[in-house]
Amino acid sequence: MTNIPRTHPRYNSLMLREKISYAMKKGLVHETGLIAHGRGEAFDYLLGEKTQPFAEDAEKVAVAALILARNPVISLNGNVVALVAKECISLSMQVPAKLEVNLFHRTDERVKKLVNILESLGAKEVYGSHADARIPGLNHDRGFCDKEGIFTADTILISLEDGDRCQALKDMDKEVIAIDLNPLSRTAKTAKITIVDNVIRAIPNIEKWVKVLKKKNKDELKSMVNSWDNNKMLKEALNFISQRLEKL
Ligand code: PTJ
Repeated sequence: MTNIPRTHPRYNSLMLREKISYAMKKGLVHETGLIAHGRGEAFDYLLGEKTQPFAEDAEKVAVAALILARNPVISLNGNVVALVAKECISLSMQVPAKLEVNLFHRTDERVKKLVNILESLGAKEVYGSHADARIPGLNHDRGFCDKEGIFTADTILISLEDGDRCQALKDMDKEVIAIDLNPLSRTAKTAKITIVDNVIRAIPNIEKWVKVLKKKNKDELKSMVNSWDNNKMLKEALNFISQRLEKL
């Protein structure tokens, strides 16, 4: 890894780049994951690299949906494992939710590597390597999933997606929660609850809210989910970005 001094004004951002780049060299992240990360960085810059109130609200509602779910699954790809593997494992234990590796650039070797790293970090069971089911309507490899995992899940948390799986999961009557820094993306527009925040902040924040909202009764949680207006939140995110640009 490159030696980046802590005093560098972009230390945190550069360290994330190092993590992603290291994970790519280890075969965990696909090379195009670096491009996806760069796009995320650009949006995060516009968002002030902070969890904004509209993201915090979405994180809370996402937690309500995860707690109410009968069979929630956290879907993980290469970038997510590189950035927040431990945090996802911890979240999966708190909810509790299953973990599944699901890749766009799928190879058995990369799935195995990602499953192994998650298990070495303490995950009890990671789905995705058997891929004994297919998401209808998806003719690329992200359609491969596990019958015990994503295929039969009722609520799925997805991050860093490229769009069409979100719609396909919705067509299967699943509730989709998406973490995506780009409020204009197809995924952001299609998900039931979109968290416009960086996974590195969103996942720990979601876990924080699990601890709080587990104490609430189910009716309260249901009314949070039912009254959520995702389009309104996406407009708030876009307004925030445009107002910020005007002020700069
Ligand atoms: O590991 P694989 O094979 O499944 O491949 C995964 C990638 C990421 C390569 C694939 O899903 C992809 O190409 O994604 P896209 O189409 O680039 O979409 C990624 C979305 O995530 C974009 O809208 C980015 O703005 C957003 N994004 C990038 N980094 C982050 C992020 N959102 C939240 N947190 C981030 N750190």
